[in-house]
Amino acid sequence: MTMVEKRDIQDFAILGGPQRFPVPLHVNKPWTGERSIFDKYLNTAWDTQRFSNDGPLALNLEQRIADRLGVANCVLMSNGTAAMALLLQVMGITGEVILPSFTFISTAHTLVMQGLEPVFCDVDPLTWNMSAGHCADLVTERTAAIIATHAFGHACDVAALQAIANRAGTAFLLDAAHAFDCSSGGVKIGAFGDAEVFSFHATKAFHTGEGGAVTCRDDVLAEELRLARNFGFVGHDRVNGVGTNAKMSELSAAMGLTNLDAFDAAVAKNKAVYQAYVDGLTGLPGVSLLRYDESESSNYWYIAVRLSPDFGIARDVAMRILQAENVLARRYFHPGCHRMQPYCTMDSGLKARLPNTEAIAETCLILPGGCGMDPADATSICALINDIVKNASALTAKLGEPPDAAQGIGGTSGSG
Ligand code: T4K
Repeated sequence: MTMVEKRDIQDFAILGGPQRFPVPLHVNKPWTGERSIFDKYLNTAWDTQRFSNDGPLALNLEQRIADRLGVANCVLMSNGTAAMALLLQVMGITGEVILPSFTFISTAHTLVMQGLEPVFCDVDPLTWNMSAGHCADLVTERTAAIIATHAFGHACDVAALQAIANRAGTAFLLDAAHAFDCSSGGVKIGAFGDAEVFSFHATKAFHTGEGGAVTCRDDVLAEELRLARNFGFVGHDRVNGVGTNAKMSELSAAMGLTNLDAFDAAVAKNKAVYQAYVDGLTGLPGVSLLRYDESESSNYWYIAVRLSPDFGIARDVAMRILQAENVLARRYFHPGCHRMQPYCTMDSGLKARLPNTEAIAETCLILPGGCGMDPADATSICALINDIVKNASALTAKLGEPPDAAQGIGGTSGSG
């Protein structure tokens, strides 16, 4: 692709210039393994007419994920949100639950839907993950569980948070939606805490179209989850307790098996894209990339950056400029759950003092990444960001306020 440098602000697409990219570059465009392999798995379902309810493809996928993550149990679910809901219900969690505000809204909603009280915790400014210090401050006698997220595939401080949970006598659960095949201290995510919850949504590093899983060491908990995802049925006509329909279909499992077969090759491509960003963003003023720890296993799926005042342009203006060029950057998890409805009008949101969360939510951008694009596209996006920096003051004068003045919340609809 010929790359046209943006020498003047009129060259930017937002001001009428040609778009840098002819087709939209999505944040984490879904990828898939081989179509012929998918067909092979689908044929199994077609030939046997087995489409759901612990079919052979789902059972095979559960075993392969458990083996890959080195955890005793993987219980597949229809999606990550249903997996978290069922886990909380099966564990009998009641009362307050501490969670980061800087995460996807599904966890807070799930808590409220189960009559639990979300207590929002701040994050560490460097890792963007739950702050163990703040979490310890939030523990009360009513705390029943701590749910931490491994944000953007970077492991949270599992040891410190587990120690807090142990001292407080609470459950410790992990939202591993972003962290398939990532590790902490060399141990694959999946076996930490009482249980970990994965999302296998189409936009995730490993996916089944829609899907999710709970992984855990405890065989009894896993068995209870298996029953609860199928209405609590033990056999054909005996029900052991409250359950729901959170099963994974054979069609989703076929997608999962296909993608698992191709996963290592996909991660190698993700890493090449990430490396192009590392190279291209190095030395650019005001842009800091959330780096993967090279001593750990990572899926390299998310490209997360923070813009500081040195960048010269407010984050939201930068995002508008990038999107006009077909770089569909997103501001996950703006503005933070505690500033979204209904939490911003509830005690849990009104009481929350989360300066790091708010600072990150107002300055972060998730850039297109993953194997759905080429490293050359990443290099070209970095060059575009460089063009933005070079024209920062003229673009700001034309399009928006400088970053220091742009600290307000850009609405509560929020993304991510
Ligand atoms: N915890 C965390 C930390 C999470 O991030 C999530 C989910 C959960 C828990 C809950 O897990 P699930 O219950 O979802 O399994 C997406 C996903 O819907 C959601 O799963 C995900 N997090 C969240 C962060 O992002 P959107 O609103 O960003 O999706 P959308 O439609 O804007 O898609 C993103 C881009 O990908 C678009 O530009 C279009 C493209 N795309 C998307 C889909 C679905 C495709 O090209 N093909 C597709 O099939 O929510």
